[in-house]
Amino acid sequence: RRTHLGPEAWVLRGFALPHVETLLAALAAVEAAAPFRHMRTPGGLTMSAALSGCGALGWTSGPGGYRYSPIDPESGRAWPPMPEAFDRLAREAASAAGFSGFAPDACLINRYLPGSRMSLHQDRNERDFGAPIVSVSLGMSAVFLFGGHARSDRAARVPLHHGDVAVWGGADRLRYHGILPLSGPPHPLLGGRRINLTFRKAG
Ligand code: MD3
Ligand code: FE
Repeated sequence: RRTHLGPEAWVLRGFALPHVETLLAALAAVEAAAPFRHMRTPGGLTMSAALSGCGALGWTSGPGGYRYSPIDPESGRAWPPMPEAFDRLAREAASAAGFSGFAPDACLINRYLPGSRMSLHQDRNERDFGAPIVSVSLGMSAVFLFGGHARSDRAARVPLHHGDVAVWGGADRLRYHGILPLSGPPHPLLGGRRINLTFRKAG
């Protein structure tokens, strides 16, 4: 089932379900090489969702601001490579939503524990806003906030469940969005956490 969030924003319900086992095995390898850590905002606040990543570029945050870097500042080494299974799913989901030719060079991985949230923001550190973003939800369900082009625009609340894939680009690429504090029952397979993979063309 494909549900419309905006003119060029979609939720593909359960799209990742056939691939969960493969994705989790690949995630374990990425996590071993780039353990989850809590980044700090340029203003000095600690983010409540923990972050890892893979691919040629990874997202970093610090006193210098937000940016993509080929080096994981925590290890001083390159980010782990994008697992084949990640890349394939991201491309298939982009195509299914009408964005052909998507070639992600970065996958940001957010880990939410009960209470973790992400306040309203825009994703604008990528070089080319012409490419879509693909997001894969795993584990506990969350409430996604889908806002407008101004922070004060009223935001719709959209539940995202295990296996859902969201794809957005074009006119919806720069919408404000966020995640309400995580709550609810633990997931049978992943336990008391939610993992979100976001695939981007960053460079
Ligand atoms: C944005 N992550 O990493 S992705 C992020 O679930 C981030 O971890 C959130 O925002 C997370 O930058 C949300 C889901 C999503 C879905 C549809 C969107 C973000 C969207 C449509 C328009 C803009
Ligand atoms: Fe975002």
